[in-house]
Amino acid sequence: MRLLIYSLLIMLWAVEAFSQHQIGIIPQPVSVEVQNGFFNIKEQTALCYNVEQSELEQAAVFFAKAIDHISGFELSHNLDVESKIQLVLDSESDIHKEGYQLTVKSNQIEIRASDKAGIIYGMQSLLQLLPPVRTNADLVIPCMRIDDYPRFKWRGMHLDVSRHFFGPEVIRQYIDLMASYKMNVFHWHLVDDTGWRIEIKQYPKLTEVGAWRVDYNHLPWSERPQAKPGEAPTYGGYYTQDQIKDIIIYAAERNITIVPEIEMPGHVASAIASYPEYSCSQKAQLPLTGGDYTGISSNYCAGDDAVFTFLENILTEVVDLFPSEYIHIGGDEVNKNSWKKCERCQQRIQDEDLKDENELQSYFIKRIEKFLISKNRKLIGWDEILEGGLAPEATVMSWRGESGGIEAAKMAHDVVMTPGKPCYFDHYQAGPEGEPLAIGGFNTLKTVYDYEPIPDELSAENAAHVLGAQANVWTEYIPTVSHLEYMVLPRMAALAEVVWTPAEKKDWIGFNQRIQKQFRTYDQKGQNYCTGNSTVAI
Ligand code: TNX
Repeated sequence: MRLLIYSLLIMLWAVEAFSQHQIGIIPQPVSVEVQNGFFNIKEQTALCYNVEQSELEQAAVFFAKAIDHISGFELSHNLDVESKIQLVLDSESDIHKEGYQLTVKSNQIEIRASDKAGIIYGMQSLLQLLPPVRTNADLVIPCMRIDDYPRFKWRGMHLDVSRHFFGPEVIRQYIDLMASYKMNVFHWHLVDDTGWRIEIKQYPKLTEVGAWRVDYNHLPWSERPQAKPGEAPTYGGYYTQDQIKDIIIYAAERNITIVPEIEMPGHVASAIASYPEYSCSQKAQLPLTGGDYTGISSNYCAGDDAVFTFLENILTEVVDLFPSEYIHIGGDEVNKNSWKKCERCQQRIQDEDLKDENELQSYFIKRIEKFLISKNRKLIGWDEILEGGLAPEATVMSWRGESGGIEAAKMAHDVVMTPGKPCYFDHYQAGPEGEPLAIGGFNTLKTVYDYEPIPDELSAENAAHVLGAQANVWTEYIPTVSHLEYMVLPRMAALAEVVWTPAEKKDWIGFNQRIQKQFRTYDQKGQNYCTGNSTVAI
């Protein structure tokens, strides 16, 4: 008898495991129950929703386009047909924020959610059950019931477009990838020493000058010489405000918020090249070509009030463009030597009764935070903003390990975890043998998968300040789209499971099975990816 029960249990487990594998959604949903039967999406299938709920219109158009793309037919809106895909947005329901219920029966699919995000994610799950590209195959989906919602509210991917520039089309593709894995924050690193990438109407030189550098791209990053006066800057690019507006809409249609990063007070040689008057030395220079330089100004002068006016004017345009609650102000790796040697900075230290350059940096960030708060926005910055005292309401992005994040969370500040290990996707993942040259470091798919954003030492109360996690993609060593794809695929899929799936549902072996389907999807879409780093033989 006991044997019979055990065998039955094993059989049930096998059926469940098999069906999950077949369904193979990434990130793994909270609950999936596969049932008998199938729904077939046909030319006559109707897409139904309450047209008075205008927010559904956008989601419906998105889904209809996706189906058209893979099947070549337009879903009807004819309510009289038998076969229906029904979208139900019910703000009264107790479905979790961004969550959804997907019910597939033989004559109807229903996606039910309490907000638009949930409807979009129900669609994304459904799309993962269908072929990724145009096909003549039947669009057949097994009957099932999925209940699903995210673990974290910040599910981020960052992209550095300064070290190498990627045009609007690539940004859209990146957003599409993120959306397919239910990531919801795109951290757009628009400013760095090597290029200013956002049009600012009041300061046209930021893009006329700051977006272009002398092209030494054929040399390894660290070996690029400093540009000599007279050499023509020919490598670069930037986004116009109109292009940015379109990208923001495109992202919002996929429930992705774009958090722009306007670096300060360091990493701004491109801005100084455009307006030398805002550095301590006030000397003319060009944007950096790459590499590591001494003798080049890459900080704003913290002693000059005109710098704050300049930055507030820039941030006003940024805030007008981006609806994001957060504005990222960088704050990392400030070389404080220029401040040490600068009379105006030293004067500021005296006038404001500051102890040292760390406190001067803190003064800088606090002043900018005050401005952002006056614009109804929140400041987020790299963990160096803790130095010299954290701005009163700042959110900290912890990149030098987790300690900055832990310190901030203990002070009841919000935190996004993005420790170099394992969240830096500019590091190697499988090699380094056989992999394209990378900055160094080694973050395998498994280390990404195993990442737990809530450190053990945080109390439940402090842990609630961890908004989520993010991967950063610095592009010093990543010049092309195909290389970019290689660095993020499939690690983005692993991170998606870290930030979406309940910790107890994570399953490395199951993930390795499910990722095989993603590999086929990448192949069919012609995307580059790394296969060498899964450790489980299938
Ligand atoms: C550190 S992470 C930086 C970036 C580099 C990156 C390379 C951070 C806030 N600053 O400027 O691109 O390392 O991995």
